[in-house]
Amino acid sequence: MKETLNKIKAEALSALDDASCNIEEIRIKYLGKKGELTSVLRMMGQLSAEERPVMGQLANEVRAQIEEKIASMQELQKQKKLEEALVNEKIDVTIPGKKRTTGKLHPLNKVQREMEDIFIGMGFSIAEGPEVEYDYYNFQALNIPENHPARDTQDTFYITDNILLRSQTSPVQARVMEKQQPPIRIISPGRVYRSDEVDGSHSPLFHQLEGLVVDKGITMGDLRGMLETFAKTMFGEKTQIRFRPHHFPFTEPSAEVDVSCFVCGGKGCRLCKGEGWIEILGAGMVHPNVLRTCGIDPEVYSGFAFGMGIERITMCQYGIDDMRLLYENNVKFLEQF
Ligand code: 2U9
Repeated sequence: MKETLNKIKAEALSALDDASCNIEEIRIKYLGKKGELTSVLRMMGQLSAEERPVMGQLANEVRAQIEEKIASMQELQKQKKLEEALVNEKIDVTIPGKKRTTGKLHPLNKVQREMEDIFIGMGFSIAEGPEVEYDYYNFQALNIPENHPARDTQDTFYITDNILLRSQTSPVQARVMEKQQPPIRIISPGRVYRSDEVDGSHSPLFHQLEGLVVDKGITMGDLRGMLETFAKTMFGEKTQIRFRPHHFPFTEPSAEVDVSCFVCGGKGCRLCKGEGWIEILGAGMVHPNVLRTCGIDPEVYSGFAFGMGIERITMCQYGIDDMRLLYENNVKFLEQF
């Protein structure tokens, strides 16, 4: 039995000498319920009364030595695992952090919202309509007869003979008038399409904001006052406006409207090309034919309308000299706003 115990001790300690050994497997093999040392202890009963305490003591010493070796190997492996983790999972706190970029509104959307806020502040509501429109609402209802140059297929994107991509947001106002009797006070911002070649001041897709007010007793004076308030809020309190006679089929009388240059105050500079004035919109009194076609009696009601390009206002506001910059989605350009 003594030899068996010494053999168990030698084998167990040698197995535990391997730094990468499976300690639990070894413990079960030698010290477990069915382990080798336990089996030997079970045979103690067969020993003589003199041998039993001697073998008992030896067996206990063997168990203690194996347990001690197991404990020290467990500690060693734990330490090794910790060291490996410290190497493999090390964090370099000197590496610069990842920059989180937050998106922001495109300058066109920013300016559109600014403009909307100004008109909402003056009691206007926002009206929307389809971008794919009937020829009727885009032209006929707006007093643009069949032979008018604006209807040229070179200028407008036709889908069928009577369906097209709207070339202005005016059809939205025509649709509102058709459904609703005055008082009407709406703006219609949105995308419009024209068959134009791309250059620094043209694009086949651009944005407009148009407005319409129809009620009893509306005059050109109301139009002027309202546009002056808009111009002063948008470009600064010192801004002046001026009307120049013009012609639009849907308004009569009509005018092109300039604002005094908000960079030089009217003296003349690069932005206003020495003029002191910058053209920003067109406007006029709604043509009686348009009111009549849309179901409103021009003998009872009158109205004014205006329209402006949001790109133009944005370019003026930020001193952008090429419209293409607004569509290229170059982040270096866009992050300036
Ligand atoms: C209805 C009746 C009249 C809208 C108007 C203009 C003048 C105008 C241009 C500005 C620059 C278009 O974007 S642009 O090229 N627009 O000059 N627009 S009056 O008149 C209307 C609209 C709807 C029912």
